[in-house]
Amino acid sequence: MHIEVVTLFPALVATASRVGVTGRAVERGQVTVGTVNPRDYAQDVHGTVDDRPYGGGPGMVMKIEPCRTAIRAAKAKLPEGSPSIYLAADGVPFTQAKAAELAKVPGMLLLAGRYEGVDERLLEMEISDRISIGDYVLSGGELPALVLIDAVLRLLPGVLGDAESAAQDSFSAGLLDWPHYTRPEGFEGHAVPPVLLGGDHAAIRRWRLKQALGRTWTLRPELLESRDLSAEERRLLDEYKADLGNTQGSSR
Ligand code: 9WO
Repeated sequence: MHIEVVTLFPALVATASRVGVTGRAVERGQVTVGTVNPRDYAQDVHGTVDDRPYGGGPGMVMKIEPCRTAIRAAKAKLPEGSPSIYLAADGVPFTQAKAAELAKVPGMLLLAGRYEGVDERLLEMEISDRISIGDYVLSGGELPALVLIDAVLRLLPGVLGDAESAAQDSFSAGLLDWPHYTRPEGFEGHAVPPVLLGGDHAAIRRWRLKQALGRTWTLRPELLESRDLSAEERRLLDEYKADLGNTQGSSR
């Protein structure tokens, strides 16, 4: 997969792309991450890439021309049909399902805006998707772009270096994670759940699924509405609710 990020801060993207999951994937040749800086395509000696908004008001807007030339340069390095994505708070919410969809594409362009945003006409002409990683406004689209890259690369075969990790992700896809523990077994009176120490992998799997279902039901019940629970999952969730009732009953 080849990714091109159009950004005024290429160093931010390049540095982050050299560490962690992304860094390993790049080292292994499973992905390449390039950057294109609109400032390199500015039409004046000052490298101007922004201007005052029509209609007045605070802030500045990124100009069409340098961004479009940068986008065209980036697209020239990408396979035909690569999506061109603008990261913005008012985009379509980014989900694990969207990450899985993007993990199948041969390449993608990510446009990271700055200032108050980008001239709308550029987005209409050059952008196929607008994606948000959450309902908050940052200083720019670079960190959201890095979030998207990380979530997508984790799903590429072999990137995690542990097929089972990806399988577990898919196993609990659509659910919140189960709790994790490591040594020491006991810490200030807090013990590790015994099932995790016994080596019964079937029991461990059931426990983890039950915890994931229970946590999802407690914290993000709407995620369960779109999930067709299996008989086993329904039973485990009922068990979780019963356990909770018993615990709350005993603490009253
Ligand atoms: C800047 C600004 C300055 C003065 C007055 C109003 C203003 N609004 C903004 C603004 O919203 N800037 C954005 C910064 C423009 C697009 C790129 N930036 C951005 C992307 N912030 N947050 C995101 C983002 C992207 C994806 N998911 C969540 C947030």
